[in-house]
Amino acid sequence: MIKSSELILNPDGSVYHLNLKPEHIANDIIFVGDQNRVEKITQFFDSIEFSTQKREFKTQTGIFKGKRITVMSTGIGPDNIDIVMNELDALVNIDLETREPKEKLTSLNIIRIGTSGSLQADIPVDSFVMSKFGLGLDNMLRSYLIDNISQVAMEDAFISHTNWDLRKGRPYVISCSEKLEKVIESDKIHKGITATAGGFYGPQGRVLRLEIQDENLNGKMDNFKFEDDRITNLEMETGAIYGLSALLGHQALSLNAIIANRATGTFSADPYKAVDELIAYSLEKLAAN
Ligand code: R1P
Repeated sequence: MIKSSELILNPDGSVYHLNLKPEHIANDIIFVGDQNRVEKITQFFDSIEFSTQKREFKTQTGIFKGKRITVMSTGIGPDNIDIVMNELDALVNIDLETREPKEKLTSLNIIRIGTSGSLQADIPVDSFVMSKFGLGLDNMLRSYLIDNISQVAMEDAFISHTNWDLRKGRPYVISCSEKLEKVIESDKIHKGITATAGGFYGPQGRVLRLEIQDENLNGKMDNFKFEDDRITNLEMETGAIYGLSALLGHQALSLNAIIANRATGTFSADPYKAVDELIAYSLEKLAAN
C-alpha cells in the first residue's frame, strides 16, 4: 500500500496538485504550459464536461469532433512535469481507494503543444517543430532509473561535442512515441532533437547580469548532429515528458510553435497566431485518428 505521505489525496479524494479524480480525464491528453492556453484549445470543443484549476494546473475535459480529450496546463519546467506525470499516472494506474498499483495498466496519449525558440536559422519563427528526441539538460529525470530508456550513444556524443561540464549533471536523451509521431507528422512540421533546459535564463544561455558557465553552449548545440538528427529547439518540458512517459508506459509527443529564433535573433510578430495554427492542426490530426 502506498502511504498517504507519498500519494497525497485531497479530502474529496482527488490527487493533491492536479485536483483531479480518475473520471475527470480522457485517454488523450494535451499539455500546454500556459494556463490561459487551455481555453484557446477547448474553445473549439463541441462540449466541455469538466473544468478545474489549482495553482498553475488548469484542466478541462470535453469532446472535439466526437473525441474525448483532456487539456491541461503544466506551468513551466521539468519540476512541474514530475508532478503532472506522476499524478496523472496515479489517476489511471493506481487504485486510489486501496492505494495499490493496478494490475492492468492504462497507457495515455500525451501531446504537448508548446512554444519554443529555434536554434537553427532555417527553422524560422512561426514554423512548427516535432521533437523526435528530448535532450534533457535539467537533471530531474536522473532521480529515476533511466538506463533502459535513455539513448546513451547520443548522450555521449553530445557531452563530447559540447565539452559538457558534468558538474551540471549528465544530459539524457529519450525518444518520442513512434505511434504518435505517425499520427501527427506531415511535411509542414520540422523534426529534430528538442533540448529541455531546467531554467529560462542562464540554463538557456541568456545573459542579463550574471556570467554563465558556458557562453558558447547554444552555438555548440546549433551544430551538434547525431546520425540524421540535429537540435532544432530549446524549451523546458519535452525531455521530462518523454522520460516519465517512457518509464510509466505512456505515449508522448511534443510539438512546438517556434516563436523566437535564437540563431537569427528574431521574435515572431504574432506569436499567438502561430500557436493557434498549431492547436488547430493538432486537434484535427487527433480527432481524425
Ligand atoms: C518559458 O517562457 C515557457 O515557454 C515555453 C517553455 O518551455 C517554458 O515553459 O513553453 P510553453 O509556452 O508551453 O510554456
